[in-house]
Amino acid sequence: MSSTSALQAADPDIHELVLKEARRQDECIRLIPSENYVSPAVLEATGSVLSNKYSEGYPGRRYYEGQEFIDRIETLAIDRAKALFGAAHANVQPYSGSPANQAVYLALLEAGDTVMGLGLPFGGHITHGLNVNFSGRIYRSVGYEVDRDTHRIDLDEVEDIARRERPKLIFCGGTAYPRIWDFAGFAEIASAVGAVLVADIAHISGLVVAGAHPHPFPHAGIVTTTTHKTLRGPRGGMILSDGTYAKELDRAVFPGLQGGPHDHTTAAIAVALREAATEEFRAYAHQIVANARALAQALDGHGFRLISGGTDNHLILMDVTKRGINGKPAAQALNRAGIECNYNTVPFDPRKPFDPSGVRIGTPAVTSRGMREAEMPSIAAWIDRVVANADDETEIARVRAEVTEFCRAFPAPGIRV
Ligand code: DSN
Repeated sequence: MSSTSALQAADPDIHELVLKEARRQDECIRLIPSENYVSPAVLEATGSVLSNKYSEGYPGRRYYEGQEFIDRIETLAIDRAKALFGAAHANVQPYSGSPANQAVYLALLEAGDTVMGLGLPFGGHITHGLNVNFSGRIYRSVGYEVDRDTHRIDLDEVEDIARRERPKLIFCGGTAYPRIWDFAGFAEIASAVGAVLVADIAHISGLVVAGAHPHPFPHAGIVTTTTHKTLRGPRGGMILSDGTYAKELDRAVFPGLQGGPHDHTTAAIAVALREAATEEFRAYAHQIVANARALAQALDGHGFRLISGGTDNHLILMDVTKRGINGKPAAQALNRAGIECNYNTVPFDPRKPFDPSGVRIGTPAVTSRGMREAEMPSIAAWIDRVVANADDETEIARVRAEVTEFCRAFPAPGIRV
């Protein structure tokens, strides 16, 4: 009996919903830039018997018996992570990106210490100091912004703030910044004020290992990432470092924050890291960027206002208000048409985060399906049609039918419908 039929027998409700989600992912153009399709091998490791095991501690130093294979799996994941990222130290246990960042705070700071990060409204992440997040509640958080005209980070402004506020830790990296991160520039500033530089490369880690985005090492001492975005692994997180704070970081993850690592995830991370070390993955990551550029160009041709004027990476942020619609209804109409994205604030957004001006899209998932530059004008044209006809359900249904047909030519990895 296959595991799917076992699920069907034991829980037809969940089985049916999983099937429906698989079909949705298959028939949809998925443009949320933090999402992807993992390989069948990553899926298999994620759904394995490793889910049955507890392994508090680290390889060779566990609090439970029966670790002979788990130790080898975690050691493989660590060694592959170190090799792929050129890191002296890797911790593959964080449950995701936020816990990875939490561990960095716990390892390096005391409550009340000052941290600096890109403000969430400008493309940062909630764990980089947002006032309602632990990072803004426990620590003294000082945000930097992007330039009002160029929408790019102004390192002179970052330096001014850093010299004035003297942070102990500076985060670079974010969730809605479509441009290259100048890790070397940040490192100079961090060094001038005696701060530790942390590069949160969650969105771009797949691009970084493939050379499609500059590398944070040796500029940042600590690098955090999720494993499921451009890296195409399972839902998880990693901390990579130059080794200076290896002990503190490991202790912060366990026992500081977490109990047993998710061994099935660790195995799937190891698989994804092996996949990411291939020439095929390198080409894939460069194709993500080429696709994003082509999509941005086509959207620009339809008159969309792109934040910063375009993209250097996998994501595009656009202000749709000039098209007479707000971000949320635009994203909802696109979803009804089978084009999945998320509404997002844009820099200096006069609107609230739950009903902002922008829409955020990206190309990791469509690139995993084998779409290339030639397909991007069609996607842009459908986005344009939906945004122009967001109240016209007949037109939206027409687009949805075209999208479903289009998707059939690009099989989604890991999905059998
Ligand atoms: N939720 C992620 C994203 O969509 O960018 C960030 O953690």
